[in-house]
Amino acid sequence: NGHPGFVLWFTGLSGSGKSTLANAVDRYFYDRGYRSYVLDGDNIRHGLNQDLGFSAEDREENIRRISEVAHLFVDAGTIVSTAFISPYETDRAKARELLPEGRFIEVFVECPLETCEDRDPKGLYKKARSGEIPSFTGISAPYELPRNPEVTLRTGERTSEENVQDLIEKLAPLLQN
Ligand code: GGZ
Repeated sequence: NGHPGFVLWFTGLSGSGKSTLANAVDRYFYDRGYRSYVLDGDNIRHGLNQDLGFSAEDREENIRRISEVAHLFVDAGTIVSTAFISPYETDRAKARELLPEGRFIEVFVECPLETCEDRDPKGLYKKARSGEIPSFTGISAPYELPRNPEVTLRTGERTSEENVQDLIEKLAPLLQN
């Protein structure tokens, strides 16, 4: 029916630019008449997952629920862009397994920790360094690098417009039907 459903699973450190890119690509799809939606901390961690924190167990459950919601969106024929750190390889792999072959696009938003820390838009890295925030990804909690992401976008080196363009080009086969 001209409306493909697939997941763009953005993964990367806090401050790497996941939400910015997810929202930019969502805008691109919206402008062209595709059904598209963004799942991020604002609409998930403040609602469905407000009972979850940042322990390893809670992050796993966070990603599990998000994976199920993303699956529902894809069933409904929507392009869904998820913007969560999703630091564990196994959790990302489980999310992938829920989707039909080729409908889960892992997008690694690659940005050096130092650059994320320099940006520190919410002052969280500063608090993590001082110990005010414990178990902070990249500082005192792990981030497992994606081994085989479908797409890698380097936000330290390229503009958001360039990255969106690169991503869209890679998605061309999925947007044909
Ligand atoms: C990492 C944290 C933490 C800790 C609060 N570790 O830059 P932000 O603020 O807006 O994005 C981060 C967000 C991470 O939530 P996710 O649901 O994406 O994480 S995960 O996939 O690991 O479940 C950051 C803020 O929440 N934040 N405490 N300790 N990020």
